[in-house]
Amino acid sequence: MIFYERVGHEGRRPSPFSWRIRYALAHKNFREGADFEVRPVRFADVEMVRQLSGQQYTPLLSDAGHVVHDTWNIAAHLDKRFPDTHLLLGGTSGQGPVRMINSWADKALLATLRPLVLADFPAVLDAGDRAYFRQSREQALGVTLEEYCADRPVKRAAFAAVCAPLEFTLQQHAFIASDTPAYADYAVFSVFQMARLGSPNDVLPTSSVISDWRMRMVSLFGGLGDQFPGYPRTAI
Ligand SMILES: N[C@@H](CCC(=O)N[C@@H](CS)C(=O)NCC(=O)O)C(=O)O
Repeated sequence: MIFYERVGHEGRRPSPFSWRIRYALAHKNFREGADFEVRPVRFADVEMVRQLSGQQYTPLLSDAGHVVHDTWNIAAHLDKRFPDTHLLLGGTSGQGPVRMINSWADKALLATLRPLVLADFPAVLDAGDRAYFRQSREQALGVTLEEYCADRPVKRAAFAAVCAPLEFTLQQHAFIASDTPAYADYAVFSVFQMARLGSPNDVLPTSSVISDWRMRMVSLFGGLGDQFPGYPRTAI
């Protein structure tokens, strides 16, 4: 299998969607180098991604010559192709709730996280991608990244409110999926990875059930979540 993911400055991996699939591959016991190969893609490599998959978003998974795009489709593909190794999506009856959590991660959690991190984000991107990223995002948002991220206390409060059901869930069990993690955890964790790696400012209080879960998630699979460099300490 070939895993195409967007890679940032000096090998950084700030892309939330890539993290879902990195964890999904580890959950299935697939190892980089042995079971899958990683092909780095830059943000500005839009045409290359289009040629491979007919659309512009990463990650992509190429399996036996078949290219799958969209993280949900990739996770479903992995469960279908490898049904005997640790299901990600909980089988037929479990898929609906996991999909709901996946949608919440995208449309509520990520949506309220972006105004907390986007102005910091260009520093973790490859130098050649920064102008493209800023221009494409500012065009879509209609304001500068700095304007979009203004009024941080207000944005932090909105993010904390969206996190309330996650906090309640993690008071009941160690992972979202239950006592052991699965795709619901990977989808939600991927958003916190974007925050951890894409900004110098933590979006969580030092001690909380969510930050404890985040540490458990970082430590999984031999410390997978810390496998790449964090936010640059000095200005780039
Ligand atoms: N719904 C897609 C979203 C993927 C996505 O937004 N990927 C980002 C990287 S994290 C991307 O490729 N962005 C390129 C762009 O916006 O031009 C999925 O789940 O795979």
